[in-house]
Amino acid sequence: GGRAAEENLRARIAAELDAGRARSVGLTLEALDETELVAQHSPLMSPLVWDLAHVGNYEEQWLLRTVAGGEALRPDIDVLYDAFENPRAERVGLPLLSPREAEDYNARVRDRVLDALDRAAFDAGTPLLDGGFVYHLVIQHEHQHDETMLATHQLRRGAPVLADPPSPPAPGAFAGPDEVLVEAGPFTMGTTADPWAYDNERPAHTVEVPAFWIDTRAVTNARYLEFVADGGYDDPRWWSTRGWGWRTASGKRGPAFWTDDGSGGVLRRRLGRVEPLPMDEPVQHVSFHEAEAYARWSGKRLPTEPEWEKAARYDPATGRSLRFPWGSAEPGEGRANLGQRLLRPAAAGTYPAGAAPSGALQMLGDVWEWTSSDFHGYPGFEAFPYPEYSEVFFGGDYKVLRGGSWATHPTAVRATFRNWDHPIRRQIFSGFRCARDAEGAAAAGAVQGAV
Ligand code: AVJ
Ligand code: FE
Repeated sequence: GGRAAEENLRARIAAELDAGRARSVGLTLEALDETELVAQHSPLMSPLVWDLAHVGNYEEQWLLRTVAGGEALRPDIDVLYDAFENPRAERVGLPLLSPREAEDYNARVRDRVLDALDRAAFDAGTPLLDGGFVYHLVIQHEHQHDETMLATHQLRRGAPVLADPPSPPAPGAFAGPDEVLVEAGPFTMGTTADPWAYDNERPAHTVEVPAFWIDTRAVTNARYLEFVADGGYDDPRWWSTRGWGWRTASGKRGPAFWTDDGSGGVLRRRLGRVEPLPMDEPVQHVSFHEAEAYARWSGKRLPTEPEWEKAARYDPATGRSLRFPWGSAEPGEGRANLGQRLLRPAAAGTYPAGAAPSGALQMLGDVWEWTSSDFHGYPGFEAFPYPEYSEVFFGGDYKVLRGGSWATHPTAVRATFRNWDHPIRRQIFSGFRCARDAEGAAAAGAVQGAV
């Protein structure tokens, strides 16, 4: 009945809030000393102590002030932790809470939130509360910042501070095809009812997609190395005009964090560890421009966003779109590499139990996958609960990435989830897979509008 369902949801929310905080603390107070927490490790990133207090301040604003109607604890610090007021490169100069003050502030907010949660209702008549929406918003927000913190860890110089995780599962011999055909036809893109979905995933709408082929696996380091060795970075034929401009102005000659081993091999730096480049892992830390250039060199292209989502969740047997590639069961260890469990991508071709009905593997986890699509609102989009989450980025210089990475928490990704970044960015855990038109299909980009 309703009472029991409400109790279950309260318990789930409390547990998820707790897990998110443990993760944040593990990446900050438990990992690094004060000097490193307040330092700016890259102009692209905030000091870690900013992310830490920002998640507490977001929680105060949404769960204490807005939902519980509680008195504001620290309205004076809102301006410091407003992402729009303060560009990342400038946050180090603000009078931020110290790590200890942030810890104390976050704990005080959380105490009151848990107190109010005991009395919370998830009233279907109130969009903010319906199905637990605003709690899910806050839970996912913290996890998204935790992934951002991991990107800061990756950029930071120095010895490893995060404990060695278990090894990735052995991929086994992959016997499947390199590509799968997704037949032409309509499918349901986005979602209306999912209480975890952001405004930009809404509403569900029908999209007509011409037939296309998509790679079953992400492009590996081995394959990407072939592109590099073939002079891919010296040949403007493979690059868009903008991409070539970025390539030449930046001087980049390979993915971020790759280095020469001095005898013709490649090493990569990963969270402070320097190790031989694992050839069967998906390439990561490539920009959209690099992904696009590789795709053209290989005779293919990047998938559009509707193609990616159809390959990830459309089940032709039922005509329905699934929440996850494998169905509705929560992601488990056997299905996807998520939640910073491995601190790296697993080999391309792992997790057969996580395959989509299309046959594509690892559509969730491992690496974010660049698509060729610009970030925009779906037909019928309504900003909710605030335009600064998604809407202000629509029409900007952003490409959509899909599927989450090894650093993405399972609660913060699903087959409808949309991420976005500038096409030059490489600090995120980004890779890609390729696609191509099926024989007789309309050219790339000819995806029909919504019905
Ligand atoms: C969806 C990852 C692009 O980090 O800028 C965090 C998520 N929004 N706080 C970002 C977000 C507000 C967002 N991305
Ligand atoms: Fe934020």
